Amino acid sequence: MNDVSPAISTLTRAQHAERMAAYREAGVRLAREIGNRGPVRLDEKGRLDQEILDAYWKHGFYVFEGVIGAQEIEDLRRGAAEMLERAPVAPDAKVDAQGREALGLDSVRQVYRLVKPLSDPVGGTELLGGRHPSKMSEPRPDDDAPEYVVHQMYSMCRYMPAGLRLYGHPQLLAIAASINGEDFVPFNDVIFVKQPGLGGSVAWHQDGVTHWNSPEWNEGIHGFNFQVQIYPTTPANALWVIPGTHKQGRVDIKRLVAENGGSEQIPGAMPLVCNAGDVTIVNRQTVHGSFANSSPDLRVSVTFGFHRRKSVLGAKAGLSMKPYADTYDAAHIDARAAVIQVAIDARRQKHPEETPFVYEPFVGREDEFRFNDETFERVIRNYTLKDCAI
Ligand SMILES: O=C(O)CCC(=O)C(=O)O
Repeated sequence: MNDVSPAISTLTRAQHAERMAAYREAGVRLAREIGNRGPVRLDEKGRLDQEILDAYWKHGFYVFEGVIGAQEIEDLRRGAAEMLERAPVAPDAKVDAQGREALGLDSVRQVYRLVKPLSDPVGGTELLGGRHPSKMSEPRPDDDAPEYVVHQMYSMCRYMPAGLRLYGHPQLLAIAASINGEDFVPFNDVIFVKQPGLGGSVAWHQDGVTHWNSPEWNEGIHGFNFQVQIYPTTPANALWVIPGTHKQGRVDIKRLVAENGGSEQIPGAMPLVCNAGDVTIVNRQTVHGSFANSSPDLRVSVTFGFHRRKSVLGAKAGLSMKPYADTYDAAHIDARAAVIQVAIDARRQKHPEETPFVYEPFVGREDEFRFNDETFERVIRNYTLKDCAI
């Protein structure tokens, strides 16, 4: 049964955790029924097995198990922990918790997004194109909670060497090419941090903002996001999805919540429960979200998305890119896609035993995009200015 109490926001953290229990169990049952998970399987051309592709297009998500090895997970955890330690103590602060200069003060775009513990920073507001129409419950944190917690960290290719190398992962790039074509292009990257007993929620939403009314609208037009899980996820802290909604056009989320007695516990949703090293893909049109992390478990999800080139070329800049670009032309896309090529080379330098991914748009230009100090300045330092948000 769903919790329909309109007073859920007055709950304590512990009460919130308890009120989620039945919903979590229903979600886990649905996840078991649907499946849609297993190891990456590539065909003889190095592209995703057709059965997996069909399963992804049917449900709008897939969980790839055991993709990232133990050493790489360790490197990613260390990098994410270092970024976390260097975060400013408050949204406008210049210092971290140890009084050192916070990371990213010289960055042209924001590197950290902080929120009040267990809060929902965007639900029910007009922020980000108003795409989070309904507010999640905001339980009361424990008395010893800090005033702010890190919710999102941007620019991993600049600030986390392991993040840049992950961006060049051959299997993940093969998946991107299989879904969006050989000339696929990047979207952005962001690390979602859901701290134990403190992490904020991400209200139910669909990601895309650009092509909903296009005569060419289809289920893949707004691309997809990877999430690399560097800690195990649980039904309480995981990202939840409503399977199949990527095919439905714009979903009236406000109505779904209203029809559910005002409760955020929308029926038919399921959590993406993972082990560390698993990687999920979620179609950006799939309705998805996550609840306030009233649980004792940390989630850190390294998130990055890819598009079809034709969805981006000539499109008006959307979401957080509005202040930085007007329309995405070929030069804008090329500058951002170059991050992939540099990442492939950064990975090759660390993993000479791997066969690097061949990224079609940069074939013949590989030497211009070797990972070195010059390309760090030219391609990586301010790469988030070239994100392709639609
Ligand atoms: O991981 C989360 O909690 C939110 C992820 C999300 O909204 C996204 O990837 O678009």
